[in-house]
Amino acid sequence: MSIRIAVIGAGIMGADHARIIADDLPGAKLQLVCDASRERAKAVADLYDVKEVLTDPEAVFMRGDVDAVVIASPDTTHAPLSLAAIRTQKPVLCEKPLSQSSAQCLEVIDAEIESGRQFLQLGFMRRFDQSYLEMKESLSDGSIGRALMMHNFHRNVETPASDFTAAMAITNSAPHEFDVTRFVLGTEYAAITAFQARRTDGVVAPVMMVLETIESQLVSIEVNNNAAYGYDVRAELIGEIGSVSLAAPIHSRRNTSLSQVTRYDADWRLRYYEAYRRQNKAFLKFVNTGVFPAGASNAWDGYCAAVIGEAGAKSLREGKRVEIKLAEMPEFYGKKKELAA
Ligand code: ISE
Repeated sequence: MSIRIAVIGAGIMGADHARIIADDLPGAKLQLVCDASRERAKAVADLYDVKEVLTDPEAVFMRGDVDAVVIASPDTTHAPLSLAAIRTQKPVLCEKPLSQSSAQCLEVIDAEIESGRQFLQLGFMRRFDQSYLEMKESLSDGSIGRALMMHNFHRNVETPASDFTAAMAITNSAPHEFDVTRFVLGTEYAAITAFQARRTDGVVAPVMMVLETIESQLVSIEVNNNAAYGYDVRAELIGEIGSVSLAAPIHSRRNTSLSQVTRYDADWRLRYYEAYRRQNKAFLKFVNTGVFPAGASNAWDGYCAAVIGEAGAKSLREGKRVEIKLAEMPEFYGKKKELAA
């Protein structure tokens, strides 16, 4: 029988998860769509002939005909709904970030440990992206030597909402880089310093962060939420004897008027199309087997991203370098070395 999955949140990511589940995930069934706005939930449900929509997310977890849940509602709902999932023992794929508060992430971690098994897979989908996986492989196979530095660029066309702030560049956008750089480098951070350029037109200006790992590697992260020209994510990992850059998929080159043009996507969904599919496939396997997918991010990774985000926001506010101090990783989430595996 198919695994019956409910999607909570019918915005840009909820709609995308609904599409993947309904059209691209053999063995899964889109059971219902839930959104605070019934119309929005219905608009997504109708696309896939799903009859039922709900407006109360807590009610989703009480349903006997829902086997697993995808949480894609606004950031502040992620932790409370993850707690509901753990309480009702429903496996959940929760969009990033788990929370912008590390204290709230610890509540989720405590609840999960208390429950005795993992229920939560976190949606840091870049861990399933082929280009980051190959970058990670260049370290594990020794081809570029020991990692020294990693440069990251994260550019959006424009901020998703008018109340998006510079701090959110760090707590909403940069968590992707906080997580994927930990994943690629297989280490943790010791400190962060954040800077912001000045814009005169009132929109959120680019934020630049320099992070130091506990092994004295340096990581730069530029987040430019109003880059205007396209969705553009780049990274280069520099080792002692070589370097690796991400290469985003290019599907065509247009030659015209003495020039050659390739296109940018408007947002992340196409760039990470395959990564989202692999991630959701891994989640389905997790639901079926109860075995947490190798390489996927968990509640602990969500906590680490939140601690780094808090330190980054503090650094930007106070104009100084801020140390990053993580709690001891509970054994429940595996041995530390597995991060690099
Ligand atoms: C958004 O929430 C995402 O997760 C996107 O990947 C990122 O590019 C964007 O900046 C975030 O707001």
